[in-house]
Amino acid sequence: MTTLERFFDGDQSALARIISFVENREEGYQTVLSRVYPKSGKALRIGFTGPPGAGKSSLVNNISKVLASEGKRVAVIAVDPTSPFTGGALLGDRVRLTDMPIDGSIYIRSMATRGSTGGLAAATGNVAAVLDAFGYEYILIETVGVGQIELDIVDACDSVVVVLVPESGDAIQTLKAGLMEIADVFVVNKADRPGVDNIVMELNMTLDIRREKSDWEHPVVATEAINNKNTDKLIEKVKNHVEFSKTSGRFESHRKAQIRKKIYSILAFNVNGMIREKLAHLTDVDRAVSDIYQGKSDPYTVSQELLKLSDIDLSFS
Ligand SMILES: Nc1nc2c(ncn2[C@@H]2O[C@H](COP(=O)(O)OP(=O)(O)OP(=O)(O)O)[C@@H](O)[C@H]2O)c(=O)[nH]1
Ligand SMILES: [Mg+2]
Repeated sequence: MTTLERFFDGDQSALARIISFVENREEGYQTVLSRVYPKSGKALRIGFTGPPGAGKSSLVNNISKVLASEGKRVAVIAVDPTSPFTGGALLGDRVRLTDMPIDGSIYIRSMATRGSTGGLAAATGNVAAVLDAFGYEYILIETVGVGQIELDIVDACDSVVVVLVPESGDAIQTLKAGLMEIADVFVVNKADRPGVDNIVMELNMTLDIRREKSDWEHPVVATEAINNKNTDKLIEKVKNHVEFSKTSGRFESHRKAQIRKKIYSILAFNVNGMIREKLAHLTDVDRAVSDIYQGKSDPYTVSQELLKLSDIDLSFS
């Protein structure tokens, strides 16, 4: 049996192998994905984002256990941006998802950026599709809300939970607009700390404007992940959002928009690769660079010329 056949047969080790294969973009990974994708689409993807240390992992941990106890098959993808700016600060007392008791029903995978964010959103989407095709019913994706790549990752989810803490209160007005806009459910975690009521009130006030423009009443849930408090309430709100989304048609339109983005990103990635490969063999590039440097040509004219010279075939044989 091939690895792919074993994968479709439900073999866990084949799943791990396929995920690494796809994540590392090993030779032939696009063919594997084209076999996997048609079997995906049934799982719900729930994104969790928010500032470092807000309690995302703790919440995801609690939620997965509840869903697993309901008999659901749950997979967690933890996207870890090892940014030089945040890398050090993040390592303190954070909860590691791998500490979760494994009973076979919860699958945990972490995706590290290893210093470069290139292609991380695409790789995360592909790994989610693999888990989905394997039969996981819930895919919980955790990522720190620090940059555009992380926003892209959660935006590809069916529902997005933004996790804040009482200390985020003063920062609400300045919170990255993108983060606020993609959220469907808001959580104020660490509700055991002072200032919860204030931030919940402030959030509700900020959200009123958005709620007026939408049929969805963005909820704000106060949780204490450390004491497993209000986990059920949060799950209920997320499930409500999925329900709302499905009945309003937003679920389908959002998924279709994601598919459209995916097509464009595959095309851009492949065309980009092809151009680099072709140009690497053209000595004309060095000459062109000198010409532009000396003011004899310009990058736009050169690009047109190189495109003609490189004889790029866009048919993806
Ligand atoms: N007081 C209090 N602490 C909490 C609560 N939830 C989580 N913590 C603690 O906050 C710290 C960070 O929690 P994590 O779950 O790792 O937070 P995170 O958002 O996943 O962190 P990063 O992935 O590093 O961004 C840990 O020490 C948790 O035990 C809570 O409800 N109250
Ligand atoms: Mg975490």
